[in-house]
Amino acid sequence: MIKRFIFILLSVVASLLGALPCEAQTEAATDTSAATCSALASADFSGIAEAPTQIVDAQIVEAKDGVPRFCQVRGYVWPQVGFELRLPVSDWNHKFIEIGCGGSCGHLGWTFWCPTHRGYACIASNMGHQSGKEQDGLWAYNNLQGQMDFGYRGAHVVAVAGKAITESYYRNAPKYSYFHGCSTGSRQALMEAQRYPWDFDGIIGGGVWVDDADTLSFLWHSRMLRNADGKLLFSKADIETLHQAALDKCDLDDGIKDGLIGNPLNCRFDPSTLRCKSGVSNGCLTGEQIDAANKVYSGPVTSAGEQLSVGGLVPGSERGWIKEPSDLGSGTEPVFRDGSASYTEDWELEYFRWMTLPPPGRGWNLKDFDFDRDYRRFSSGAQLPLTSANNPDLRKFKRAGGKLLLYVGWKDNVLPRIAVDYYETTQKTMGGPKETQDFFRLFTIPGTDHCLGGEGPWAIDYLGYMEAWVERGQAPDRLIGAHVDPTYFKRQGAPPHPLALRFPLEADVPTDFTRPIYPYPLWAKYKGVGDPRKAEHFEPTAP
Ligand SMILES: [Ca+2]
Repeated sequence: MIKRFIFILLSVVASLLGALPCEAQTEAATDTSAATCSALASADFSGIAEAPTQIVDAQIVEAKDGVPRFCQVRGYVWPQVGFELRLPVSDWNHKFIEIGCGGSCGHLGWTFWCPTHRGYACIASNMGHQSGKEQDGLWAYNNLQGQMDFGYRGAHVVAVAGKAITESYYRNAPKYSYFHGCSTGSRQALMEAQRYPWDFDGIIGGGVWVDDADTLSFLWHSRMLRNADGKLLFSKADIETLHQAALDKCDLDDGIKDGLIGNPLNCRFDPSTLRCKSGVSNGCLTGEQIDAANKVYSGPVTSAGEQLSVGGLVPGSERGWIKEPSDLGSGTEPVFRDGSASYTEDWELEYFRWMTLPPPGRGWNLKDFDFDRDYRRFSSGAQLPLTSANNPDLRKFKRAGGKLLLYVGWKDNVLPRIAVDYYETTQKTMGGPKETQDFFRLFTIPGTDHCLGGEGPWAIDYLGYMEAWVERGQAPDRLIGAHVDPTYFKRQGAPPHPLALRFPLEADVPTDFTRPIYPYPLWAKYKGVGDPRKAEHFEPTAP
């Protein structure tokens, strides 16, 4: 998702360009690693099984902004899956990681998420097409190969190619391989576990996008928040009224009144309690508003009442429903207050116009979607097998020794309910909680937006936990999340976004509180004594 990422990516691209000075290359002659690096450009990788590869260029990028000196390899896997591979010149940790992309991908900017500072060889791909913007579907028009590469194949062939090039550079194969992606990257993560169970030892996916059911929900939520004339139904004050009422009902489910709801799925909040009494118009909601709020909580239904999804947004998420484009947020808000198209609306439009099969094209608009009719085509469309990562049969991945960690924020507009549903379906398929938890765990994080950010304990070193699980057999019985003081990002300047954080957190990153996050279905509850800003004073509780 997230057009906002473009801003960050532009900053990152700019810093990368700045990191490619001529002097970097003048050192090459005296540095064997640099010579080895540039030699990759003329090496023949066309024989890699499944992933014939052409390297386009290979050169040293000098250390900058905490990213150590690395050999930057750019190329593509047949026919057009572009990639960038970063190989640390020194202190390689003998591991390989692939970073997933966001939105419709189409560029290599996600390398900025590479944990090169931890010594990883790291690859990111454009998933088979090139695009200048995060939400773009035109590339998909009459391009079935491109749809396959974006849908499932790209992440796999890049893993195969990346490992081969890494082995060639270091003369050693990586000991461990990982994948970490968020949003679309989490869909890639699930695809890998389901379809290519031998690619990675550990797979991490956040802001979980299981299949394109989320596009249907995006469209529903943005439509329900407006009246028939397209006017927003809620002022900022109305949203706050609704949010506070949800908190009044459920904030204490974690034992502490802190604006965070521990398990919103348990929250039986009824907005009709806010109905305005005669003559009162402040601090209450109209019938039309109550109806809209209920529809957002319930998710898409037909006019006959047929439920088209596993549910809608959860109580506590209300502040994320309508935002300003300039808000420091998740990027998955249903609508923007200023009337411009939100990032999710951009996605919906591009998806339906160009990525459905056959694509209706430019003449199609969001208002054309009929929830009584079009969901049938949408729910069984010809494109869905390419992009749906909803197979709960993970037996091959488990047998291969793979570990899977998914994480979702309860405030995410990419529905956490869908991730929960996938987890529970997998649990049934795999034989029960124990048979699932020994290789697959889901973490649901209070007060957290898409991927990261929000009022909750969202700053979590997922990769560190996954390394412990894969390499030392320490399954994550709890994660410790921290809340980073949001003014920190403003002070940092561009890119002023949680995505730019490096893990483990650096010492100068200010945190307000820490909190444990337990594997679903558990959540953290305050013990009643001790400083509630410290994780140690919480314990797991169950529904
Ligand atoms: Ca609370």
